[in-house]
Amino acid sequence: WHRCQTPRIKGISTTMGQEQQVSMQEKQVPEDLEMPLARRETETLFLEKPETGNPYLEDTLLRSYLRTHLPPKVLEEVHQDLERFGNRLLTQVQALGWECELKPPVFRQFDAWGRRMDRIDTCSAWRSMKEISAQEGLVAEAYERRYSNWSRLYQAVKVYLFSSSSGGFSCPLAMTDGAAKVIESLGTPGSLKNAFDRLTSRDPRKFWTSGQWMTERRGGSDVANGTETVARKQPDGTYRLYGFKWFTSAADSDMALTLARIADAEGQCPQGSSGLSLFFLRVRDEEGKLNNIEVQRLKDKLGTRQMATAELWLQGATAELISAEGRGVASISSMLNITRIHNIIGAVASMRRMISLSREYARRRVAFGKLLKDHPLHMQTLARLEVQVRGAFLLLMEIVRLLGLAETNQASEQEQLLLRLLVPVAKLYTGKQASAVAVEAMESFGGQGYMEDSGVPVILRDTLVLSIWEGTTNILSLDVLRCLAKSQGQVMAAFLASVQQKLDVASGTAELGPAVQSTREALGSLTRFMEAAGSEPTVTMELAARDFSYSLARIYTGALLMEHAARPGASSTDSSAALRWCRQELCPVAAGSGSGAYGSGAARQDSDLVFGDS
Ligand code: UCC
Repeated sequence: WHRCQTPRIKGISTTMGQEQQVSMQEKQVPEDLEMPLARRETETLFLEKPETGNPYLEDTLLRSYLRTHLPPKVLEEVHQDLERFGNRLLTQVQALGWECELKPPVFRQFDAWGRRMDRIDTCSAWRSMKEISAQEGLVAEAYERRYSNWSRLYQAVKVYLFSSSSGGFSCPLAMTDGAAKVIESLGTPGSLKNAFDRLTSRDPRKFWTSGQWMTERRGGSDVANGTETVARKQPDGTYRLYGFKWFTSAADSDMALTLARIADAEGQCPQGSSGLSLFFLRVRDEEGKLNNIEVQRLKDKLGTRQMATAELWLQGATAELISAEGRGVASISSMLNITRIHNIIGAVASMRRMISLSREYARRRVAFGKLLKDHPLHMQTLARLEVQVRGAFLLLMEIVRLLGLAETNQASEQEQLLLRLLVPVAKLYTGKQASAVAVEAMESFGGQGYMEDSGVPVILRDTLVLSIWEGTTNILSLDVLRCLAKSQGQVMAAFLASVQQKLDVASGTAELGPAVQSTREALGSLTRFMEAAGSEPTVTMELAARDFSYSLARIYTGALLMEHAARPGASSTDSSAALRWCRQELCPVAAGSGSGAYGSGAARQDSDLVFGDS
C-alpha cells in the first residue's frame, strides 16, 4: 500500500521523509493505476507534516527578551552560540531524542549463566546526549560565570532550547545541576571537589551526572516521615547506607545525593525531619561495579520512558555525610530549588514545542476549503495557548535572572525573598499550564495528533509528569505558605513591591491601561485576603493555598507581560498578550474566599462531597 501511494506525491521536497527513498522507477509505475481517491488522500497527508526550524531563531519572544536584558557584548556572543546550538538541535539532537524514545533503557538482572549483573543498558543516543550536554556546557555554563550574573540565564536558555529535543536527558541534567549547587553551597569541600569538577565539566570523558534519591515507599511528598534509610558510621568516618529507594530517576547516573537517618551506637535512629542527613555516594566504582546497590526493577511509567527510573536496594552502599547531622532536608533544598527551576524550564519548553508544531500545522492543513490558519476559531485557540507560553516564559526568565544575581552576590534582600517565593509558585503553575497546553495543542492536529509516530503523544506524556516531579501542586502550594511563614510575611512584601514597580512602568503605556487597572484591583483583593486570613484558623490558609499560589502566579506573570510590552520597541503582539492575560481572573483566592470555600465547615463539606453523605 505504502509503495503504491507514495509515488503520487508531486512537488514534494526531498526533506519530507520516507517517501524520498522510493526509487524513480517505482514512482512511475502507479501513475498508470486508477486509484484517484486514495491518491488524493495520501497526497494531502504527506504534505501536512509540520516542520519547524532552528528553535532559537524561531523563538521571537526569547530573542526579544535577550535583546532587552543582556548587555550588548554578552548578547553578541550568546546570540552566535545560540544560533549555532539551534542548528545543532535541528540537525542532530532532535533525531537522537527520537531514538531515545524508540530505544528505552533495558534492565538485565542476570547474565546467561545466572550471575547477577543489575545492568541498565541505555542506547547510544542517550549516551550521545550526555556527551553533547558536556560539550555544550549545559551545566558548566552556570558555574563558570564568565558572564557574571547573566551566566545562569544563558545556561537556562540553552537547557530550555535543548529540553524538548533531549529525549528525556534534561532530567539527569536537572539533578546534576542541583547536585553541583548543593556542593557549591557547602563551599565545595575537598572531598567533593572531584565530584563538583566532574558535574561541571565540559569534557565528555570527565562529565558526571547525578541522581537525587529522595523518594521512598512511605514518602514521596512526606520525605520527613517516609524516609527509612539508615546510615551506619564506619571506623574510617564514611557511612554505609541501608534502605530502599522507591523512585530513582536516571539510575544510570554516576553519583547521587540522598537522605538517610544516622543510627546511634544502639542502632536507634532519630525520627522526623530533624533526623535526616544528606549523603553523597558514587553509584559504581571505576570498574563499573555497583556500590553495594541492587537494582530491583525499572519503573513502567506513563512517560519519560527514555530514562531509566529504578527501584534500588541500598545494601551497605558506601557514602559520605555532607550536611550537618539532622540538616538533610534544609541542605537538599538548594538541590530541590534548582530541579524545580528545571521543571519550569521543561514546562515552558514543552509548551513552546507543542505550539510551534500546532502553528506549523495550521499553516499547511486545509479543512473546509481553507488553511487552518484562516479559520478564526482555530486561531483563537492557538492564540490563547500562545498567551500562556509567553507568560510562563517571562516568569522563567525572571526567576533565572534573580538566581543569577543571587549566585553572584548581587541580589538585594528583596530579590532573594522574591526568588524563594517565585520558584514554588512558578513550578506549580507552569506544571499545570504545560499539561493543559499539551492536551489542547494535541487536539489542534485532530486525530493525527493522537498518533504515536507523529511524536505528539510523547511530548504529552512527558509533560504530564511536570506537575508531579519535584513536588506536586499541593505540596508546592504548602511550600509557598512555608516561605511566607518563615519570612514572617517578608516574601509578600517583596512580591507586592516588585509588582508595583512593574505596574508603574506599564502605566506609562496608555494601551496597557485595562491590564494595569485589573492588576491593581487584583493586588487590592490579594492584600485584603491576606489581612483577613491573618485572623483565620490555619486550615483556612491551607484550603486557600492552591488558589493563593495561582493568584500570585497570575498577578506576577501579568506584571511581567506588561513590563515586556512597555519596553521601548515593544510590538502590538506584546501588548495584546499582556491585555489578554490580564482579562482572566487574576486573583482566584479572593473569589474563593468570597464564596466561603476556605471558611469554617468547608473542609467537612469537601469531605462529604468526595465520600458521600453517609
Ligand atoms: O522527583 C524527583 C526526581 C525527579 C527528577 C527530576 C526532574 C527535574 C526536572 C526535569 C525537567 C524536565 S526527586 C523527589 C522530589 N521530591 C520532592 O520534591 C519532595 C516534596 N516534598 C517537599 O518538598 C516537602 O515540602 C519537604 C520534603 C521539603 C518537607 O520536609 P519537612 O522536613 O517536613 O519540611 P520543613 O521542616 O518545613 O523544612 C525543613 C527545612 C526548613 O529549614 P529550617 O530548618 O532552617 O527552618 C525549611 O525552611 O528545610 C527548609 N526548606 C526549604 N528551604 C524546605 N523546603 C525548602 C525550599 N524549597 N527552599 C528552601
